[in-house]
Amino acid sequence: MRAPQSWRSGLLAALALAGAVSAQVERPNILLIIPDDLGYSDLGSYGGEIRTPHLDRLAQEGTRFTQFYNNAVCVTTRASVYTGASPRQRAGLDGMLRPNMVTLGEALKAAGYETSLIGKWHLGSEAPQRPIDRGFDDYYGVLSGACNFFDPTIPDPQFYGSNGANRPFAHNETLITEFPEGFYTTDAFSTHAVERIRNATKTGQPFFINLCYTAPHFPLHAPREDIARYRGKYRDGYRKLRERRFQRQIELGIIDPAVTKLSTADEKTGPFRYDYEIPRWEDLDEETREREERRMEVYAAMVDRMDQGIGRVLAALEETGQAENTLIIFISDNGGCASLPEAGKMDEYLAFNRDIPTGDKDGYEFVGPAWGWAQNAPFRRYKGWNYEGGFCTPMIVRWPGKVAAGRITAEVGHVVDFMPTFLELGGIDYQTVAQGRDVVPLEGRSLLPVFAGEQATPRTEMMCWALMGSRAVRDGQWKLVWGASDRRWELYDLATDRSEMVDLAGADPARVAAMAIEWTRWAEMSEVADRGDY
Ligand SMILES: [Ca+2]
Repeated sequence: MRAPQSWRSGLLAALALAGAVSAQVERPNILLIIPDDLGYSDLGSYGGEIRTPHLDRLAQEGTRFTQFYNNAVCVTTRASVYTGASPRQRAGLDGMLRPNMVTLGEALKAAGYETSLIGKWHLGSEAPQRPIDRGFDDYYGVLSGACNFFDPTIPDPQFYGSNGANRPFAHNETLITEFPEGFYTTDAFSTHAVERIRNATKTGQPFFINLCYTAPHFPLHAPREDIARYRGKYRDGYRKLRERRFQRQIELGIIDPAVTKLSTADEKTGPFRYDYEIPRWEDLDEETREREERRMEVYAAMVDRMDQGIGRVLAALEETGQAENTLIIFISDNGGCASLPEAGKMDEYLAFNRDIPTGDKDGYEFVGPAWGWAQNAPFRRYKGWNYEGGFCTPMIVRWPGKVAAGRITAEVGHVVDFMPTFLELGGIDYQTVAQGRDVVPLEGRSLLPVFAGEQATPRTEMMCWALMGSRAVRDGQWKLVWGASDRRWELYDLATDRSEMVDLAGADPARVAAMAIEWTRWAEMSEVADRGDY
């Protein structure tokens, strides 16, 4: 039983500790940047052709991870980023932040940080689920999953399946319902981050800024001057794009061709909503190819514009003298996205967009399965799947003098690792921050040894995932995958077959059984078993 005084004594201990650590530990600022639906190979430093000089600079001055995992879609990834635990899936999408969980905002606030969250949240738009309810001093952005980039008051089109939803956009307690001419979400988020950096520098507190762009998530919206830069760049189609990115990944050292082949196209094998057939580029008619090209051009422009904004944020860190003392981390929340309108809505979708140039404010388009797949080169599948293309993300870490420059590491990481990493940086422990609450256990491990170029702390348990009928387990070099269409376990040796082309399940049934038992145990704990769709 928890008596009131144990809560109070926990709080006092937290305050005392926060006071104590400030004298002993120099806590760095933390800037965690999360774009939305960015693929594994989109950035220049991961093989992409999109112009990303500022992120490429972070990669040159920092360390890149080649095996860092998220949870394959927006909501489940964000739940794990903020809690350091597996997403609890029983209570629906808005019920993943529980009272028995500590958020990153709460933890870093207890460590004396000024905490800001900018951009997409997607974990609840009403109290007590908003960022300002869960430890963030300042929030500015879209509380739900996506909005019109030029005017967030424009509702979703009916074909999208959200019944013409309006997306709540807020600054702290205040909903914002008017946006000036020339507004563009990506720019507004970058500008707000710059303001928060300047503000925190005045107060003298260390800051935690979580900058969550909605780019390059649909709808495809970008300023015309950025789109123009990509005109004609995708004329030879998505398969050629994958080949070019794969070659560049080999040159960069992101991919070892002895271990990782360029995967072949997956075939549609069942009714799962996100299972698509990828047609050959040559088989498309001219009009379809044109439309496909335009979509990828806008997608590239959205990434480009985000990189320009990150350039402004980096400049603000330098102007305020904070660049050296700021740990910057960049990850994506899931793989490139294959979404299309639901079955039966395709004609409505095409009619809606027919006379609107792709990328304009009045349109609402998706980049589509073929480009979504290419964005994840060299891997299989895309957002929503547990093959590597669905949930392996670029991960860049820069911390001058603390994290090696120009290094590429194959150490395995996961978004649940951020909580223990940041707790260690803040010099506080989880139970202290919990203030006597009976909180869920943390599942990750601190990444600081890997950042320092030392041996990673071993994981005590296998890594497990589940989502919309997909499953996966990773145990060292071994990975089990269960596709939502095929509905059977496949086994891959990632040490020799990173792109999951040779299924070894038939050759090693004992390993499959042992790993599957771990998955079942984990599925009970994370409430996946309660959903009924696994
Ligand atoms: Ca996403």
